[in-house]
Amino acid sequence: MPSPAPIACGPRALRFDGRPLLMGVVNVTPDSFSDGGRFLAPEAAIAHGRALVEAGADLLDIGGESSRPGAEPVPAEVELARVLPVIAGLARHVAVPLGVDTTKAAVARAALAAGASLVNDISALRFDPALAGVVAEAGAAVVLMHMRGTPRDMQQGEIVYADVVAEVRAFLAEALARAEAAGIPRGRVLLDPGLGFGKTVEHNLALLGGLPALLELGAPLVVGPSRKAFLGALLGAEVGERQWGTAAAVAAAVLGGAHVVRVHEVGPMRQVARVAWAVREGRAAS
Ligand code: PMM
Repeated sequence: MPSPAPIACGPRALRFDGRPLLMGVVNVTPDSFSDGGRFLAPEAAIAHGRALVEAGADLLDIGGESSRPGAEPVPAEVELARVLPVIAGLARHVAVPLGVDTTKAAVARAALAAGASLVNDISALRFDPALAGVVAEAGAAVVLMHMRGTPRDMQQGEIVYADVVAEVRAFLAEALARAEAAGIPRGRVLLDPGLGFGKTVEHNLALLGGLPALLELGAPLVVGPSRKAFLGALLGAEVGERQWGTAAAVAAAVLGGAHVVRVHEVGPMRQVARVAWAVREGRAAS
């Protein structure tokens, strides 16, 4: 499978023909499942983002709305007040591309003006019809992620897929087409199977093992296993005790072909990702 072409992204191009990229998570929320409340003050979030870059993050993902199961949406003004000072502050201090984790056009527009160059949309352009236009107009990169339903209801009721890998692949192919129809070229889109977003433990495992089928779509793949509940269920471990489970899942993602891993602990996961990549490729990363 040939590597996807680089994506122009703010100060740097994201390249996918070498070692996997580390996307460091900066959650500016009171209620994210693993780090809610820790980085709500802008200074704390900026310091955290800078530390992640020093630890080797290739890009940052800054979010102001929790997407944990059952989470209620927050108004755009609240999300903006959380993320804008952090994006503006980080844009002054770090040279890596900054992404904004949002489903809202108003938040994306302001974040892109403040220095972000990538929009990480967990709804894959489904929640806000104006978002695709904002991304297209700004020439930004975008991550389109699979989710069943919304964060409020994604883990409710019986979660059924006839073939989770095939269904997620079809969903992502449709999302790619939606983006293209809205004027976002394919060459600016990354795809993500959305681990934990409307999936049972077995579905998450099938997706982690099924990444090669998603690679066939031709876009770079982002995978975000960090500290997620399926690891807790496998290990009987609380959120703060899932770092080794996360490491194993990061290794599995990279062996399966992931181009970007979205993680909270960049330093240790950088080691894991580099070794897994070296095993996959049979050579050291340059
Ligand atoms: N997971 C979370 C939030 N945003 N975005 C992408 N693209 N992929 C993910 O897996 C993902 C995401 C939830 O984790 P967090 O609350 O720790 O940020």
